Amino acid sequence: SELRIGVVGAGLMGADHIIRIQNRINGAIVTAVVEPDEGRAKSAMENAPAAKWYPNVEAAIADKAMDAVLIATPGQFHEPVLLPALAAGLPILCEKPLTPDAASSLRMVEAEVATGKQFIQVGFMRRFDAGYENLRSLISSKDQGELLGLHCAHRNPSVPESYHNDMLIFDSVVHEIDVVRFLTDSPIETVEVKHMKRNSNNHSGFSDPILVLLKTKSEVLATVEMNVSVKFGYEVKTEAVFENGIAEIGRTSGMTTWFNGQISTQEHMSFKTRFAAAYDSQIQRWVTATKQGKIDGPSAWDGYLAAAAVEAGVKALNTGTLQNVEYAAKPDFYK
Ligand code: ISE
Repeated sequence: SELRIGVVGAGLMGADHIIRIQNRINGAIVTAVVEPDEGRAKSAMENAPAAKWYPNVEAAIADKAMDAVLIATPGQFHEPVLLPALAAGLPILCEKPLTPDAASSLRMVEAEVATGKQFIQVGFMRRFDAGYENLRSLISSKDQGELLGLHCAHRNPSVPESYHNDMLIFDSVVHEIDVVRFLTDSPIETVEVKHMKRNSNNHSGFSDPILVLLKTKSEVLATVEMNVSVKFGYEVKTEAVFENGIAEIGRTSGMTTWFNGQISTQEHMSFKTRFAAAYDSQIQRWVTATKQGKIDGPSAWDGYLAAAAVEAGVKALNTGTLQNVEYAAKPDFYK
C-alpha cells in the first residue's frame, strides 16, 4: 500500500518534494499539505490530487491524514512540528537543520528517546549524492594515503530577503558541517570564521562571503567558502587533499559547447537541480525504510551533533574568535 505522506511547508523545498513524491518516488503519495498560507498550499497541491490542506500539523494529525511527515519549513520552525508528530508516533523526515541550535536539537533527541523508538531522519541529502559517496569510499580506502584536508566551495547565486547572517551557518554551512563528519567519521572539534571582502550584491541583512575553518578530532582541516551572493549560479565543489594525491567532486557535469569562438558549459542555478538525484535517493530510501518501521539515513543524534557545531560556528561568526565545540554524551539509544 502507498505510504501516506503529509508535507509540512509548501515553500520552495516543500513544493519540490511534493512533485518528487508524486512523480518519482515509488510506494508513497501526498495526502496532506500543512501550510498556513492557503494560496501557497493550493498551488503546491495542484500536483497532488489526493492531498487535503491543513493550516497546522495538529489538524492533520487529528484527521489521521498521514502515515509519515516530511518537514520542509525553515529550521527555526521545526521544533513545534516535530513534537506533535513524535507524540502521534509518526515517522518524520525533517529537512536540515534538525533545529538551529544545540539546546533545541537536544530537546528533540530527548523527546525521541522518551518514545523508545527512532522516528526522526534528518535531511542531510548530500550523504546520498554519488560524488560524496565516492569521496567517502576513497577516504576510507586510504588508496591515496591519509586525508589531510578539504577545500569546500558552497556558492548560491542569491538568497531571499528573509535570509539573515546566522543562516550562513545554521542553514547553509550546516551541510558541510554534517558532510565533513560523514566523510572523515570524526566529530568537528573547533570552528573559526573569517570574513572575505564584502560582496556589494548582497542585501543589508548579512555580510558574505565568509571562510569557515572546521577542524575534526582526527585533525583534518576543512575550509568552506560560503558564498550566497555570487550571481553566476549554484555550485558546490569539494577538493580533498591526501598524502599522495588530490580528489575533486562537484564540478558541473553540464553540456559543454564550442560555438562562435566561445567554449561554455551550462552551470546549475539551484540546489534543486544540482542535488536532484540525491534528494530522490534520500526520499525513496526513507519511504522504503519507513514502510519497514526503520530509518535509513542520519538520525536525530546526527542532527544534534551538527547543531552543536553550528552553535559554535554562529558564535565564531559573531565574535570573530575560534570556538571549541561542546557535545553532550551520546545516549545508548543511538547505537
Ligand atoms: C538551503 O537551505 C539549502 O539547503 C541548500 O542546499 C544550500 O545550498 C543553501 O545555501 C541553503 O540556504
